[in-house]
Amino acid sequence: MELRTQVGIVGAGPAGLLLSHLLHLQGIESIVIESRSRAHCEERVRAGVLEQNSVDLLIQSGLGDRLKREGLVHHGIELRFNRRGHRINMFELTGGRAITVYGQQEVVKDIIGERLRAAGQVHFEAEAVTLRDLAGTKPVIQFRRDGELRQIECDFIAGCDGFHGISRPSIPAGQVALYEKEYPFAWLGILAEAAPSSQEVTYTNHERGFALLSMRSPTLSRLYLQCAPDEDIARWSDDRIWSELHTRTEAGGFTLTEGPIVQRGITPMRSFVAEPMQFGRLYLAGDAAHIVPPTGAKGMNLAMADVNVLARGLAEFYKTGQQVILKRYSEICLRRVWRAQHFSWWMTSMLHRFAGDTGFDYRRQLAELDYVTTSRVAAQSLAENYVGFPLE
Ligand code: FAS
Ligand code: PHB
Repeated sequence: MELRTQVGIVGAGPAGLLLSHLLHLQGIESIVIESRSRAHCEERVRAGVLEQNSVDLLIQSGLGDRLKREGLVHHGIELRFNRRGHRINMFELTGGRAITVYGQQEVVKDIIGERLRAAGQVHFEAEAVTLRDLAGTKPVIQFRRDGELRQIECDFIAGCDGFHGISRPSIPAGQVALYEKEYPFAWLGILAEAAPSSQEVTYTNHERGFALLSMRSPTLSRLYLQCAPDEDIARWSDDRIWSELHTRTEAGGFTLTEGPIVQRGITPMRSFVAEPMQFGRLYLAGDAAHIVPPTGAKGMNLAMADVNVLARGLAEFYKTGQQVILKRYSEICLRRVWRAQHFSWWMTSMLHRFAGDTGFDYRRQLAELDYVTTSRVAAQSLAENYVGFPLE
């Protein structure tokens, strides 16, 4: 069966869903194809930190009601080392910009709700299998649903299907350059029904490895531990997880609150960029084009920034026939992507233990953390990167 639309979108993560919504606001039709079920997309625990501009974009595009009610606005973050915490007052250092802690799955739920309320076409349990005619003006998405092969003829395809999707590999070899860096560790992450133990997101450098204290609500904590890249989570009992968290986050006057662990997972750590983020009428956005280690909390925010540019480019095309923004799509997005790549690599390098690290390396990290938490200009640089640069 053949479907027809203006913009075919592969993937119902933050990138694909937000793009579909922004296009709808511009009167542009789209169809979203998502291989997993709605429930899976709405329950998948991932990001938790929204930059100022992501919050502004969601609110301006009419998706901010629950975010404003339930999001936790934070003016600072804490860096903890040598068993002492140091606050970075990002709000003061950036002239009033902040972050909001609001789970990615809540963002996904809000956008899916709004798309379906607006009778938007979001097809779940529909796997895109082939992208064709990308170099022509009528590219095609072939997808499988209920065991049946179907296709969508489009004017444009947005590849928002994440790192393991089919969009990027659909670009002919030689037409895209890949830049990659693997890190010799991963994150063991848990969601626990425990009141957050820290006021703000807290990053800890400890001789036994990195730890992160984050949250989702006044009763739900999100906590991470640095672990081996091939770690077997079955070898981590709840007691072992809590005892390691206590050890690594220990600081004067700080108590870590425990609670039932309701979700756990291991996240690989890599930096990845595909250039250009476009081939013919296929535009890559989000994790399909770039991955950052989550230490800088940039992944979801980059996905939103990409589709903000893409929606503006497609709106210009449908309104004026011009492709000025579309032609610059890759260049505009990659500038922000490489800024976030540097920041995420820097945060990761400053806060994690690398196999083979010497005493010198550890002292150098502590000296860098001391500098970042005592020098105003160094703290300001971290703050402006963390809250995010204004959107293009
Ligand atoms: P997604 O991967 O979210 O979505 C892609 C979608 O495409 C998926 O739903 C997938 O099922 C679908 N798909 C794939 N192949 C398909 C096919 N062939 N056909 C149809 N559909 C297909 N980022 C932050 O900004 N802040 C954080 O705090 C943060 N923490 C993180 C913590 C963890 C544990 C992880 C894993 C990531 C974290 N990230 C964080 C990064 C993360 O949020 C990603 O950047 C974000 O999900 C990217 O969104 P999308 O590009 O939409 O891709
Ligand atoms: C989270 O809340 O899940 C989170 C926060 C900060 C990060 C990564 C993840 O850097």
